[in-house]
Amino acid sequence: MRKKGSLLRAIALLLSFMFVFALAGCGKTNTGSQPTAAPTKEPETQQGSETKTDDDREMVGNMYKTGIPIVKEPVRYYAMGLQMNNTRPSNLDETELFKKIMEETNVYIDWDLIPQASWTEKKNLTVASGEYPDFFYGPKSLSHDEVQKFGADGVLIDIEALLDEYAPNINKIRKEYPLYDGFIRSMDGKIYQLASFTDEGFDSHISSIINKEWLDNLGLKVPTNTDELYNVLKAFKENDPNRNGLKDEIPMSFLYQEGNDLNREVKRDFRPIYYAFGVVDTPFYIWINNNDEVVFTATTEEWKQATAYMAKLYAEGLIDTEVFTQDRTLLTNKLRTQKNVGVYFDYRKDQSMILEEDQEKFTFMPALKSPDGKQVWARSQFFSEGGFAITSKAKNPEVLIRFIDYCNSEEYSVQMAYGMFKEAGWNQTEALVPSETVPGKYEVNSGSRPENVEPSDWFMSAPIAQGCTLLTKTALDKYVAEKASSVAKTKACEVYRPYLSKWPYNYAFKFSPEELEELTLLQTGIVQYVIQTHSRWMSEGGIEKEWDAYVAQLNNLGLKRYIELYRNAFERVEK
Ligand SMILES: [Ca+2]
Repeated sequence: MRKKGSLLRAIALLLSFMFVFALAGCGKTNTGSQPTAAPTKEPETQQGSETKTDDDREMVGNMYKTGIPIVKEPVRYYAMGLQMNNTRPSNLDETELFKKIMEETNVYIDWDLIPQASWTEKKNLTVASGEYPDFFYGPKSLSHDEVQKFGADGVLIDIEALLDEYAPNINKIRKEYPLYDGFIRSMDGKIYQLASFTDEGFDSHISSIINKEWLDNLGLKVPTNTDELYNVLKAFKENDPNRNGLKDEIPMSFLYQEGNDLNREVKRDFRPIYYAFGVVDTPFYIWINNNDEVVFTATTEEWKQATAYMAKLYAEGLIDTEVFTQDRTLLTNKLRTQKNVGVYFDYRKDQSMILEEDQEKFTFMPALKSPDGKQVWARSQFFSEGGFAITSKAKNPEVLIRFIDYCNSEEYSVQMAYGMFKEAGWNQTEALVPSETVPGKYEVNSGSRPENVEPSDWFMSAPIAQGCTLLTKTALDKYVAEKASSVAKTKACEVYRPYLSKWPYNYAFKFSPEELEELTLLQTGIVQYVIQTHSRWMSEGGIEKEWDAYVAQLNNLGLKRYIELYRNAFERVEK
């Protein structure tokens, strides 16, 4: 694969050399190892002047303001990005889609995708040396923090004005997704990068799943509030819902906490119980409520009530005693082999933790109400850090903006994400072929790979998962048939959609390096203290008696400043 990649690259370089030489008739060509962004032919004096051309399109220098090709004389840029894994192309020239787009636009890119293991080092060295590329490309290539740093250092340029002027497709998407601009905007108010996303319509964070067969055996209904849930769990424990004559049921099980790296997502499966009391629990206990207020969840009255409720369930044996120690494998084993769990929670929303054959025995539990009647559910956002960031090296950055905008038309964004449109039976590359079940739409041809070809050697027709792709639900629904597995997810999301909180639980706060340093220290102390106290209250009780001392201790740990840092970060971007 690697060898083949180099060969293809060599051929591509040779061809591009000949191409540039023949077309532009210009002595200055690039060798590929140190590509420059310089358009092959562009007198300085022409820059910025607007002219009409033979085909009546308006031009700025060498660039047409609309339509394709984007430029009159071919131009060449150099891009660096992260190769997601070794089954993905390291040179996007190997994808047929990019070859096509480059030919259509006259904008040629030397792609340099670096394996994950050396990406961070390579990126830092490149930036430090000053020999950085014309643009960084692909999901996770740059983090928010890096973007801010590189923006402040003048490595990246602010692209907002260029987007406004030259990116009709992307601007339509920015309007359709009001949270997008906030996600990509840096704390200094500028936009240095685009973020990639795929909107499959999965907008809620997690689902609660209940054993419907057990409910039916006991003549019970799916609970709608926290009191009903308590009664159902009690019945699961005592009334032998699996009808084997043994008291072997675990009414509710979950992972108390998965992941403890505070820089990453910390999962606490039982969050839906907190939603029922009107509070969205988040990894760092910071939630933006529907009044646009940044609140610390773990000192709210709602959080206190929810925790007392959890302690009650635990004390009465309604929660698995292994929740604090079990891992996902053990929990999955209980669901698949022992089949003795009544209620559990899943992030994938498709009930995939249970066996296929058991799926119909379970159903989604709706957003529960608490005695105060509050109902809320965590909204999730699907934007991912890093996608497309232009550096100060790039000449005529507007050409690159038009290029990335062209890649994100509805028709191309779908192909960027799943593969190129191909005819039925296509088995040469991973691609989209006409759906047999939904006429007029496409589906991925994953079943058509020839038997003698390894998945890693089956080339992709498009940059799938490695591209800066902004795939909207509108575009997806227009071209791609829904897979059976996503139907269950869609159903789960429909259950929770009416109750989604205004802001995503995983809102991307942006901090300066100084703020980040201060925050990390505060966060470690505060989050660990909350988790420690919470787990003790849940298993041993004592919340009423200890509450005031707990709040006082959090204040000692710098809670006020902790909230202030988040509040400032939110207001700086959103207000
Ligand atoms: Ca039983």
